[in-house]
Amino acid sequence: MAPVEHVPISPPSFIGGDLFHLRLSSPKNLADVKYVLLCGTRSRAHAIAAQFTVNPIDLTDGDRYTLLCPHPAALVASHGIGVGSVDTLLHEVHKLLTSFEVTHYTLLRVGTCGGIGLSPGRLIVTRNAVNGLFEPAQRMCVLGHMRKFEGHLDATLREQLLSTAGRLFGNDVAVEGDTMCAETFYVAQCRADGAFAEGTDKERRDFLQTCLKRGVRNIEMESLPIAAFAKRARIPAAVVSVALVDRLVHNSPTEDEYVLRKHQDRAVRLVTHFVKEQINKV
Ligand code: R2B
Ligand code: URA
Repeated sequence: MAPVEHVPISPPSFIGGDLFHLRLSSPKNLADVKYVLLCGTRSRAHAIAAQFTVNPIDLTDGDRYTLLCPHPAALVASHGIGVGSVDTLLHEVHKLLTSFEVTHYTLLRVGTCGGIGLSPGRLIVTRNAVNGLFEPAQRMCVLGHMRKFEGHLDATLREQLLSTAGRLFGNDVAVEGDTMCAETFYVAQCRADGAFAEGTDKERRDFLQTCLKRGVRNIEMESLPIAAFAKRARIPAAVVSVALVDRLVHNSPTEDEYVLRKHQDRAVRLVTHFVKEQINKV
């Protein structure tokens, strides 16, 4: 694949200005970006970028978020943990791209999650992202009111990702299902192994069974703001997560670091393979 050309341009107010958290340190022309791949951590962002090129351009100072440009058509960003963190990143990446007149791009999250009735290593491609009340909407207190922002994930993208997963890994690795986007890792995900917990063991087990009955196959922490942002921005989005633990069996992951990394590589492989295929079609 051709190396990315480093074209010096000057996006006027963006360095240390409007993009307060992205903190762009290296200007680059982003007019050809078509895919934005999101993941939680800096190291995963680098692992994703490495699937495109050996030497991706790092656009930020990397203190809060990593933003890499490994191909003229692809950006890779790390979003940290949770709703507030990913929401802030989405606003700033969108502002950055629209400054290059890129208003239509595809958002793809490559993440980890707790599976529900799914063993570690299984992939879940999200149908609907739902909140802890099973609503397909992000609740937010705005101007003294509780607002609901509905989410939308693209059905065609989901089908394409499921079919790519079938080709890469066989038919028993990836499933489609609803994803619960929890506000916290411990209490909101019914864990008993935080510093504090809510409810009894039975109540927590029963809630996870209710999730399963209602079509929720996994729990993570960013799918809903991504779906809600995609709907507002009118862009297609998909969320792919790899299960690190089956929440019907354990609270937190029990496998060793090496095995967990292997699971995450599978989600990275699926999404980067898909994006590279789409880019090469053009
Ligand atoms: C999955 O993993 C992180 C928490 O460990 C969080 O970002 C998420 O959605
Ligand atoms: N990330 C989550 O948010 N939950 C899990 O159980 C695992 C990873």
